[in-house]
Amino acid sequence: MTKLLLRLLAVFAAVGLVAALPAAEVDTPAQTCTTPSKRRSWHDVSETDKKAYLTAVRCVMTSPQKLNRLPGAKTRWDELVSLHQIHALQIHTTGQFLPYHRYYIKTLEFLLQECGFKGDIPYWNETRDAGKFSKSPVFDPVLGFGGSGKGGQNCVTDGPFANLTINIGPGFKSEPRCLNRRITDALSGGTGQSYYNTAISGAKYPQALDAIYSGPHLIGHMALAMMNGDSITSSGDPVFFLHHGYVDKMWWDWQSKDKTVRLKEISGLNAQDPAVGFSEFSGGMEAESAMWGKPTAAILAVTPNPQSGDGGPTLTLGHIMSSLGIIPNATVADVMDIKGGYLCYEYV
Ligand SMILES: [Cu+2]
Repeated sequence: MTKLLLRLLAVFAAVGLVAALPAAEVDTPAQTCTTPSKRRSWHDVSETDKKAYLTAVRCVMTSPQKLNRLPGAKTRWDELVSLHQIHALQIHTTGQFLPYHRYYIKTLEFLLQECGFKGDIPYWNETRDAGKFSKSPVFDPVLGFGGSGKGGQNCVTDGPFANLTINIGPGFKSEPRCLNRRITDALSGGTGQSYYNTAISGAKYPQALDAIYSGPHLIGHMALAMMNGDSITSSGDPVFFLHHGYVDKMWWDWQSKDKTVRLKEISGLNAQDPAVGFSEFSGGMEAESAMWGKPTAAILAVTPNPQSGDGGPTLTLGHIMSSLGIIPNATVADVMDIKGGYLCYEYV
């Protein structure tokens, strides 16, 4: 049943390996984490802190782009979305899914700080709203992200992000469209406690990865249909980052069950298998590209080599992850421990 529904979800795929870029520099991370920042579920964030976060996100969305190299990006937020678009075929249905999205949230954090944000990044504990997403405080029109979109395009018309334009997407295109989402409460039941328990019960990394990816991660995307449920550019909706905070928490909760092993356990591919593409869609990359197009020449020109730091198609702890200049590159090893020094936060 899940697979069929997932197909309704929408998005893409494409072929294409990528332009080889020289191995990038990785900064040397700090080695200690003495005062981790606290990632709270939106339910538990104070009114003042909610306002500060929403104001900072809006600031990133309305600030001009800076890198002058990401195709179609007009705003700083577009650059963040572009990063996801450029990496889409490397970071979904691959071993990189969990580490890259952990790094991606850190990239958001940097952009918020650029806008003066000094607080902690929130996440969304979706088990608390399973089956009733639309009633979640996440979608409050004043102290949240606005609700389900309106009209044929599902444009968000209330809250701090009403009537904003995203210039990246759909798929591999860059065609300005409204920030949009469509909440379906019936689908959100799949983020409940029992689904969470299943998601973090994998024996080894491949099972955990698949259980998290195909379970609450995809269910949440289906229930929210952010940016038309576009797998390539759904991060245009800022709710994406609360959802992926929850995804990150699930990985961490799984890791925490056996840190000795799991803080070093990584495997899988560093780019999609063309025959498979996104696991939630059938037909492999070529068939999926009928939905979402293929990476354009301009996108390929800035796409990092997916084997950077690995020396082959298998993901390793040495794999180098890039934000294309927003923050310094990092290795997968850097992000394995959320209190390892390079990262310093905890879920409370
Ligand atoms: Cu993603």
